[in-house]
Amino acid sequence: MSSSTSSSTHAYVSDPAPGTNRSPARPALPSSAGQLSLDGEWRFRLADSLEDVTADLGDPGLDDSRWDVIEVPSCWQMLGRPDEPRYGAPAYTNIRYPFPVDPPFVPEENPTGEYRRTFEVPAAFLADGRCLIRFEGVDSAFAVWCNGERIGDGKGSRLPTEFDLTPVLRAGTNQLAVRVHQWSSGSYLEDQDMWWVSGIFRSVRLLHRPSGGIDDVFVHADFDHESGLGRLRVDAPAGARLTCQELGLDSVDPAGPYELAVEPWTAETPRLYSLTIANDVERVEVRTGFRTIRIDDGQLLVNGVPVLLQGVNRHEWDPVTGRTLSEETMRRDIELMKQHNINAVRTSHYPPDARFLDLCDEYGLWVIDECDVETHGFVMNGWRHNPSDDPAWRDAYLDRMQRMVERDKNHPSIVFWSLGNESDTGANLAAMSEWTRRRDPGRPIHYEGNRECDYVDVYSKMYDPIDFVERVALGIDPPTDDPANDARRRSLPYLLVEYAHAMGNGPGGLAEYQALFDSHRRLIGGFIWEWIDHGVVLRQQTGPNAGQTYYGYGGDFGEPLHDRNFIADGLVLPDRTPSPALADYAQVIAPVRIVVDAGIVEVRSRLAFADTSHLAFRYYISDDGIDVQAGDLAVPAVAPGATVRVPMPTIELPPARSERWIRVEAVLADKTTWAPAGHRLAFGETQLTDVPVPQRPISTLPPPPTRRDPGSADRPFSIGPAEFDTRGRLVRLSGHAVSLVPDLWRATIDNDMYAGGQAVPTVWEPLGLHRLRHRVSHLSVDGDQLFVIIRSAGAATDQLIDTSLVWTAEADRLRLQTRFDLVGPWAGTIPRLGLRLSVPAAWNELTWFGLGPHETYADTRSGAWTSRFRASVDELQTPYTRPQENGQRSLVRHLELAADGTPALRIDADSPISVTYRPWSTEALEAARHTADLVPDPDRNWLHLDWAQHGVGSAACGPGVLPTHALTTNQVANAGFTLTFHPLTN
Ligand code: IPT
Repeated sequence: MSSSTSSSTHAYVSDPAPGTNRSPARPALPSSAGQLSLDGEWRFRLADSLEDVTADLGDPGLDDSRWDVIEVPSCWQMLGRPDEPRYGAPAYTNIRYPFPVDPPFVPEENPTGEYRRTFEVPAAFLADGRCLIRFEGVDSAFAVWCNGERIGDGKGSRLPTEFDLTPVLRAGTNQLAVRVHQWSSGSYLEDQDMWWVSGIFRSVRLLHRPSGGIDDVFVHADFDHESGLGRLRVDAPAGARLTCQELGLDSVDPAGPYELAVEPWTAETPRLYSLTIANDVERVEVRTGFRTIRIDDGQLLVNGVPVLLQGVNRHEWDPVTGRTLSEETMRRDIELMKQHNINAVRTSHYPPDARFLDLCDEYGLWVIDECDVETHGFVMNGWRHNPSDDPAWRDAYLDRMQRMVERDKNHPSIVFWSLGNESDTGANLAAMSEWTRRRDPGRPIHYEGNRECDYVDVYSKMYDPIDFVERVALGIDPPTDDPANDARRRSLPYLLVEYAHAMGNGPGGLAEYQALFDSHRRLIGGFIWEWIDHGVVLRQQTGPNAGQTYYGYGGDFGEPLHDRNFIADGLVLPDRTPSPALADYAQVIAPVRIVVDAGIVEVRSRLAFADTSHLAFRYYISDDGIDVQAGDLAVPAVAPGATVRVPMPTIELPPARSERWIRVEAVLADKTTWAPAGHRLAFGETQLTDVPVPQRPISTLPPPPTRRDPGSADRPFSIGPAEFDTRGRLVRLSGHAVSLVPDLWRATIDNDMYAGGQAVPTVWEPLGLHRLRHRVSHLSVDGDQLFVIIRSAGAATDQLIDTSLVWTAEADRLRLQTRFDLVGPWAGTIPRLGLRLSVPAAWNELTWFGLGPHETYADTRSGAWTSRFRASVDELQTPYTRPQENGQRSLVRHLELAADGTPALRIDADSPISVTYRPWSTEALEAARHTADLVPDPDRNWLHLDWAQHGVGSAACGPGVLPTHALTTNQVANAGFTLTFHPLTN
């Protein structure tokens, strides 16, 4: 392979070969052998290109005293953020390569970080054996010098690399230098949908390897569900002794195999045993779990039991440190996942920091460990020159798989090896699979790009719509291209390895997917795309919010090519605050389904291995949203998959005069490693009184008259507490300035924007729904009743909407009947239908009786329950990374606005409406690019009272809003609601 660079010293950068002079791949096991952390302060210098590098970087005599000092591990583009970024900026592209597609070459402008430090080698390390330097992750290619000697080079950013330093090390001070290139041939294999950031971003250690030490072990710990026995076999160097105190095992023959009475490992019951493998010179520890994974009869079986994966795709990201994560952050991710009933994680799209897998073993998560291979950008050129089928890249592919499997093979949590992501198909991927099968027959192989399923063990897809998934479940999906593969593929389980794109507000429709997964044995579940919004912390420089931090996305760093906020598509916001979607998902995948009906509480377990003895049950009875009785409910432990029915608690309450509800919650009986006692995992609720709760209110008004008197009042007038202008427009309520207009728009959510030509750009915007103009087309006063019709439309269209408003006074209250009629050739969907009021900003709290506590939309209601909730206007907002419609509360029967606790206005709805309350207008929300662009209006808050709003769906990547959750224009006939305003102050 010829060099792409000006100097042959850098030839390795553009050589597809994975590295030079590296030591064989292996795990770094906790060991009695010595090790020295090389994390911490290093001297650093950033060169813009290969021409600009330090000629004698490895020279111990080089004076680097004026170089910067940085902390390793780190991503250099993230250093100093948000206030003093020091070394370039992150850049975001999803699929496209940010450099010309000319494999294996990369541009001459190749930011190159030069790192130097010294270290003292402990004398014991030199007395015997070897010393390896181990890099856990360097992005993307690097070369290493020690004491002036070039040691070797490597690629494969998210994989460990070891070099043998023994020949060059000396007693006392040693000089280490590392040159890291942002771009290399390896970048072609690392085109994951994420920020391009570089550097020594995971830990570096010097490992003493005593001669005759235990370099590697492979623990095979199976569980035979029929005999109930574990079977243990350990590949270890000859002469090693295997012990497990807990199992009373002490043997000089680790290969066994040993049949042992054990408790199996599962994600629900993560039982680990500590094994020691030792000889005279070294002792290593492996925490193992006994479990057997099999693909059989279209199912994923663990210990003989079918497993349903309820997962998330997790990238490693921190808004301040980038792809360098602390152990605390890893724990936080796992604890949040466990708290929200998630049982599986796909390490999209590369092997994570090794500590993360230790934590998965410990807390209990099923893991798809994915190799660091993605060549997605080749799709832009019809997959021409894709490395996946090119023999020149075979070693690079195989090397990556081998390094992942060797590093991670001892983790009980890993249930699938994944070859990578979005790299089309080809012989190199097939070779990875073949090697892996031989090395580890104990785990099935996953790769979504092998549609023919001739080298994988699971039929894996992304973003398939519900009806396709159902066809697969029923076995009536289209055949493979090659008929020879069809029967095999039909025999495999089907997995949605990505679905429900959590970008911005959404995803909607989770319950419908889960209902399918729950009822068809061939469907083994799915993984939400994705866990976290990869925002980058920035600070607002100017304007009223100057100094406020916010999270940047693609394009915020002057990238010439970028993919905007497609990087912000997680269930948690960049700072790991759960978004409402996480609460929705938690209930959809809850460990128990609780149904209260006809005096019986039914608890159905969705667990596969554990019973429900870790759960306690509590009930709450509420009248009009206020708890009037609560207590414990004795529910016997429910066996996995079983159902138990217990009588409902006896209610000693007077007959209800308003809506009475019962909610039964399943909470943790005791604290666990991931949540405190009392943490809620599931709930079920039922209305006890038979007051109907219609989903779509019907107007009590007749259709507007066809002949109208435009009407006018000579002067402003009042009805009860309300004052109107001469055109019949509400201007004051109890002396407070208030306005009211019909509204059809919502600040565009990501799922509207990318809706495959269905929504905003092609339909809603041309209709001008975001710039309605209004005209009072009728005004009549009849005694103390005012009848107004407002005709609204966007410019240039004759698709109009008539909003009829009938105002009447009832003592000090004001009643408003509404009706909405679409006029003209309307079709398809609209974003929302309702009224928008402006009210004094001093009214800074909302109390509502309806669904809560978090926001809900037509297709994201699973995680919310019926009660009376209170929140400040700030708390009502969901700060999506790219601002967009958010914060709606659904099925609201009444609400109250208050100023610092003093009630101001109560509004009763005759039938449930949707309510949104915010300190800025929809226009301001729409215009904002980041959260720090949003400034509360000085004197106004905005109250949306909606008949309905369109669902949110998942169209940013995947299916749109399901018909049952859509707001279609043909539903609008007779639309309307009746409100009563009770001003509470003067
Ligand atoms: C899919 C990718 O696998 C994932 O990395 C991410 O980019 C996601 O899309 C969108 O956010 S691939 C796509 C072509 C379905």
